[in-house]
Amino acid sequence: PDRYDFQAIQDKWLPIWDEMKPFRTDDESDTRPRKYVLDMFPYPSGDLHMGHAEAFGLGDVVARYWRQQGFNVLHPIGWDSFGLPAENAAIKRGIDPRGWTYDNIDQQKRSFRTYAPSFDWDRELHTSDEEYYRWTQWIFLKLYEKGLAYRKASQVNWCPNDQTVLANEQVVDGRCERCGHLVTKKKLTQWYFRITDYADRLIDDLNQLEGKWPTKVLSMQKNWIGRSTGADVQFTIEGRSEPISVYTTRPDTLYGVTFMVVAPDSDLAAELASGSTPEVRMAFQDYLEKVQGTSEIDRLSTEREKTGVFLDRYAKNPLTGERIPIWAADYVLSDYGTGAVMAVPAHDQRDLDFARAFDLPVRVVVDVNQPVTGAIPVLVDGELPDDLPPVDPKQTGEALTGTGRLINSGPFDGLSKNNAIKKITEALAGSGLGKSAKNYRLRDWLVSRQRYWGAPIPIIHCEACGEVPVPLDQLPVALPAADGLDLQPKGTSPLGAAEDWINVACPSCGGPAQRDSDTMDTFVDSSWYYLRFLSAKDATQPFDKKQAEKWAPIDQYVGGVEHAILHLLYSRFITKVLFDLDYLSFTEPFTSLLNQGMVLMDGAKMSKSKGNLVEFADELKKYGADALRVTLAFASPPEDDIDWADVSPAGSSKFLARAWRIAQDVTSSPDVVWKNGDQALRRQTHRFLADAPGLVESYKFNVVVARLMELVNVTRKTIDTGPGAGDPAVREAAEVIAMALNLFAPYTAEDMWNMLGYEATVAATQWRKADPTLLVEEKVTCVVQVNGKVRDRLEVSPRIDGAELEKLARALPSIVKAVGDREIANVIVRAPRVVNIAVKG
Ligand code: ANZ
Ligand code: ZN
Repeated sequence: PDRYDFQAIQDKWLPIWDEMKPFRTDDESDTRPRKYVLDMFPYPSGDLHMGHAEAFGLGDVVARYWRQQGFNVLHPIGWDSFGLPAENAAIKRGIDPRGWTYDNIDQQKRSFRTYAPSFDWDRELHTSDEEYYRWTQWIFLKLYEKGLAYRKASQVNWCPNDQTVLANEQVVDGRCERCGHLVTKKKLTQWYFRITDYADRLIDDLNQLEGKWPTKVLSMQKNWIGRSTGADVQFTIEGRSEPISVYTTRPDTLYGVTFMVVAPDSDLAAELASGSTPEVRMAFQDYLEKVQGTSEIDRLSTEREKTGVFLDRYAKNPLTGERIPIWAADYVLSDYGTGAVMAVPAHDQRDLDFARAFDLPVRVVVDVNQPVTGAIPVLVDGELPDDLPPVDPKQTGEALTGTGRLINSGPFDGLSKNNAIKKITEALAGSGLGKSAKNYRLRDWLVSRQRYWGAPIPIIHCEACGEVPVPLDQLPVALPAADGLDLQPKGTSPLGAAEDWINVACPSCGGPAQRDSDTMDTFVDSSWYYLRFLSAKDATQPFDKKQAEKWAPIDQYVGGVEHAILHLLYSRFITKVLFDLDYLSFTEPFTSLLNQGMVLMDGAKMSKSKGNLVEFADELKKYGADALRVTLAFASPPEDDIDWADVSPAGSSKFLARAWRIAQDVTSSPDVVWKNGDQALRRQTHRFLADAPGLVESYKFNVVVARLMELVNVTRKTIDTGPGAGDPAVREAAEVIAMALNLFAPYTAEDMWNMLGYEATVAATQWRKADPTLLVEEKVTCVVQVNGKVRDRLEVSPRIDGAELEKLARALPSIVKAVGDREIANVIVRAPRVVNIAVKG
């Protein structure tokens, strides 16, 4: 064809590539160094969307780039195919979640095929396949063996709409991550993974990722784990044999404790109330009921009005012996620290708000006006000298949270805050009333779900033997057919009603027993999928350690920032567990991470309900894969959002057509002598060859596309107004353009490559080395005149612009001298050859 026709080009190359399988990576004899490039795998709800087009387009640039740099690149694809959306859709339409899921996978596969990321299709996996989830169950049992999977009854996050429990990570601003319904608490027996055992390593190992993961994601992970250091302090309680332990980050403020607060929904609060007066018991019950409907976010908010009840019970300050009233208030959480706090209203904002609401005393014990550096000040009559006017937090409403020196603190007066933390902790430890302690925001990972479409938990409950793990050789515990089961959410798993399935013989004693009816959180499925790609067809083990050593960890992971906490944290955890069990020899799964931006429309997130949805399938039909990919890569740096209303896929098509026509125009034989060609064009070509790798490696894909556009323009100019399409430099440029377009527009690149006389595939050609002699900037001599007389010379680039040249000329010392203090009347610049300065007098 003599006209660029993306459809014809796609139709021509797709079957050829299908035949060739150019991206297969199973050759054991391949000695090239390896790279593993992975995009977060899609969830099969409907067709692919523009977000997929963006993410997979960017990941593919990296995969294709490393191949051209001589690496053996693994770039697999699979589906995260268990989960609630399938089940909800199935309930709504009365169909089987399995059918719905696999139909969607088929559709996404068809779209991917046209979009043509360089996937190794032979390693395709679906987490809902028995061959896959058999190994998810295996991982569960490995954790169980190690005591890292356990069952306990506790207050859990509950979505009343989805009728299922949620992990802490799935509660966003107090709402269900999936459906947006307000999350409540419910006491249930559930399965957990002991991720808190790994809290320190999950924080400390973030150091390995510094500079390779977005800083924002690193700090989100860190804050989520939320490590703090302080002390556990024991307060004895009147009328109770056991002391109450409180966790504080500020043991230095112990002399400022004026009351104690316990979480109303803790066992401790119930016990203290029950040992109090009938009035207190009633007030407490009323209060507790109100608290149960309040979200954690609201409870911790400093904005909210403080509420609470006095329990009419008293504690004793371990250092001063002072009598301290105990309250129950919902700003203290039952599952953080010990569920009890020593309240220091002068120095903690929430304690101060509470003290002001209930008129409790406030005592300042850290003078934040006292500098903490320098010598310890000498006390005068027990007072610090030159006191600034005292600030009273009870008046101002502002807690004094800064550093300073201790006052009103007996023998600790005058110590700086940090010193006091140390000294007071030591004093407490000396009398057995406290010790230094760490605390984490991270909670154990709740992994059981009361839903159908997930991997069954491979445990059998036997009256005689208790929990019995399903023997490894009996995996998978396959899901029973959905047919005949009521999938409607009701708080217990639909699997409980599958009688033939649920009733089994106990593997240990052979007596009647029952399968666990819960299924696993889909984040368990996705926590290890990157390893299964390495041994996708291995029926004997989840993955082969030798393969993992060859390929993993992942060199480049690409995905949305919405997974900054959940998926990444869980994968990191499971990787560390597998390392500890000696199945892996590395501890971090994703060496570098790229978070692509979102594709927006008119500044807003696209959605069906807003009516601003741009369908990927429509755009793909209209513009073709290459123009879409180029548009997405060119629109902005990959981390930034793209507004589809501001970009021009039609412009990208034009660019691709221009590039393609260059190949068409080149007719001379392939064995040309490059060095005989147009030197200016050759310089531009080689400058591009030299610069592009660094740009790709720093994710400046948009700049690479812009530079390619420039190269296409200059080449066209050389054809039309220069030495013509027969010039060797033009052929050279055309080949480099085809080679580089492979990153962004694989069909166009392949077609050009073919027109230029090469066999498929351009994806396998190696990035050409730039000729260093062509990178040296060519210079021309510019003469600088004053009133027509040559005064100096400059060596400059032939492409220098007039303003720049004038600036250089006027800054020359000889010219400054020649002009002296005379007034400049006029400057004539003829870049790059002449600058003439006309002066008066
Ligand atoms: C006394 C104190 C004085 C505190 C002061 C702070 C400032 P992070 O850093 O997040 O770990 N706290 C402890 N357990 C709590 C719970 N279950 N619910 C709500 N708050 C709780 O916070 C630790 C601090 O949060 C602890 O230190 C405690 O208040 C409070 F000037 O103790 B602090
Ligand atoms: Zn048994």
